[in-house]
Amino acid sequence: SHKFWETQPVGQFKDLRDTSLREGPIESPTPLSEVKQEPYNLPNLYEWVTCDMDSEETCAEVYNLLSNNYVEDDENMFRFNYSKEFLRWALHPPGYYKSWHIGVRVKSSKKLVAFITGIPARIRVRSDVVSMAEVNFLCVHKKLRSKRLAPVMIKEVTRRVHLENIWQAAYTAGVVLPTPITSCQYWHRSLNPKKLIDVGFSRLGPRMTMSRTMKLFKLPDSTVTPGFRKMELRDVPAVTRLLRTYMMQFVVAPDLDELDVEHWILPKEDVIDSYVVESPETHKLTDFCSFYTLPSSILGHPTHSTLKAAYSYYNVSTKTPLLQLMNDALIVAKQKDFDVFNALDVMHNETFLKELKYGPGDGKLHYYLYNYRLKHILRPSELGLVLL
Ligand code: NHW
Ligand code: EN5
Repeated sequence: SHKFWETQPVGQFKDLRDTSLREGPIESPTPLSEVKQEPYNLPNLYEWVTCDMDSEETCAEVYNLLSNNYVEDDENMFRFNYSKEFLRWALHPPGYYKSWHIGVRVKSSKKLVAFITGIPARIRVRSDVVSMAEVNFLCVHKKLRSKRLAPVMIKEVTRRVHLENIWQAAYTAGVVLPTPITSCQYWHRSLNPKKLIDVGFSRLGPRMTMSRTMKLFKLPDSTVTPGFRKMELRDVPAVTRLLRTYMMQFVVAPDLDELDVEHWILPKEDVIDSYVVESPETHKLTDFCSFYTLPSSILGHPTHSTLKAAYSYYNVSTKTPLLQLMNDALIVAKQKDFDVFNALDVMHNETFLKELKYGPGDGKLHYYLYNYRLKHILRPSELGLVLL
């Protein structure tokens, strides 16, 4: 059972078949004066800290905690290795709250041993645009696991979100908790199959040689779509319009304005790449695609230490076929020396995954809402949200 999650305002497994439950908030907001004013109690050796990610020193401590203790695959061969620049970007969107970047230190040594973050986001659920927190980077040092520290961290971030008069949250996890709004599949497109096989990320298929495999995954040297170019600041208004129109079709999606698009979509070296298609005739933007950079450490390999992975982010096609747009994304990712291009089966991604030679991974990603109930679980293709 889920001794902690059973106490929280989230969809419960026992309610999944109950059709009388209404869609929307599970609990009403309480007056801010009734929100607990003091932090939750930690075991006596530890203390809460607010992490200033603008501080080079703090950012490096967070980076070190995560690079040694964050998410691994089920066979502990790879561990996410978010860069410092990525973490700064991920945690400093428009309107962010420093108080939502929460660390736990050992009182005596000041060593950082746990972390959790929230960032503000407007998320639309059907026609309801809700102010939420997106919660991410929950991490407890390997030596402090299974001591029920995670529930305290989750309650503390919840309290600090409530203090800003925000009562809902969105989060993802590789594990099943009460209860997913949808469960997505990771897909992987080999760009550097030789290295992927060498490090155990993928395997030589049956009746395949290395040279046949390398030929199978070969890509053209340059993109094929006329007018395909890197996104620039001047593209923000048009990209925002494309994205807002496109997102309307999904049941759950972020409600992004121009400031959000400038932050989340504009290219940032080694963090986020975005490309637009500018019509050579009209100079109007018709399509765009984007992916973020999230390397993984390769654990215990004699020669290779990092896997360079690109993750499909938001893509919109109105004119260029999505298949061709995403093939151009693979081509630029290959040029930039990524080893693998990853994508979830969200939005319209199913329409290109198989055809562009992605294969299903061994990982799933479950999406959750806190204090918001949906009547039915969604298909991944009904989800328009990608969390980092
Ligand atoms: S998912 C990545 C999470 N991080 C990792 O997997 C890193 C490696 N693992 C660890 O650091 C993206 C630890 O194993 C963690 C758990 C810290 C995961 N989400 O302390 P205990 C995110 O960051 C529950 C939620 O003994 P531990 C999203 C578990 O079910 N709950 O475990 C984060 C159990 O509760 P139960 C999780 O292994 C979203 C309890 O924790 C969880 O030492 C957070 C056990 O705690 C997970 N990923 O530490 C929720 N993993 O009821 C935000 C385990 O089953 C909610 N648990 O007994 C919204 C808040 C804001 C609301 C605002 C209105
Ligand atoms: C995110 N904000 O399991 C929250 N990754 O498939 C964190 N597998 O990389 C939630 N096990 O299948 C994280 N290769 C949940 C994901 C945690 C990390 C994870 C999976 C996703 C992954 C790889 C490596 C497996 C290594 C052994 C995988 C197969 C690739 C192959 C390429 C060729 C075509 C077929 C597939």
